[in-house]
Amino acid sequence: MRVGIVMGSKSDLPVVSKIGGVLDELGVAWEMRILSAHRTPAQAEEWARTAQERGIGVLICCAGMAAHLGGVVAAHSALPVIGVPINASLGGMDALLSIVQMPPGVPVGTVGIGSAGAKNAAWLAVRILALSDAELAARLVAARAAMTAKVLNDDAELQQQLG
Ligand code: RP5
Repeated sequence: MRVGIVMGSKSDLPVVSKIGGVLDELGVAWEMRILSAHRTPAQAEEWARTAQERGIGVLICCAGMAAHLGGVVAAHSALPVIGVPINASLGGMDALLSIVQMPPGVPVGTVGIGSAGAKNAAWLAVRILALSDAELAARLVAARAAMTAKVLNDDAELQQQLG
């Protein structure tokens, strides 16, 4: 299954592109669109409504300011939706609160602001897809082991420098 990624504006792309990088590393296919809850509401709705039939398993929605994109997508699809707040104003706090405070029954699982959040949206999507994909689950285990090895190696180098 693929991951569907959408952002509210081309200005979000430098942050949103981090998602594709992580998914590529884990061998997960994805599609990416620029669609706005406010400027292209009909197209955003259509994209959300038809996502599942395109073989998408998780949706990642990235937006800044009064960030309604994740909520609109979650209103039109029953797939899991992850929201990424973009720092377009007010340090991204406006987007974070817009995305995270959804009414009960229409969740948008919200990650942190900006690039770290974008990367974690990809990691979270992989964890969800890995529940029903044994090969992906094995790649996830290997990636996590590599993370652990890197920190331990960094520490070993530091200890050597410190004598
Ligand atoms: C949001 O408004 C977008 O997601 C973007 O973060 C922000 C500003 O959009 P632009 O004015 O840069 O197009 O909808």
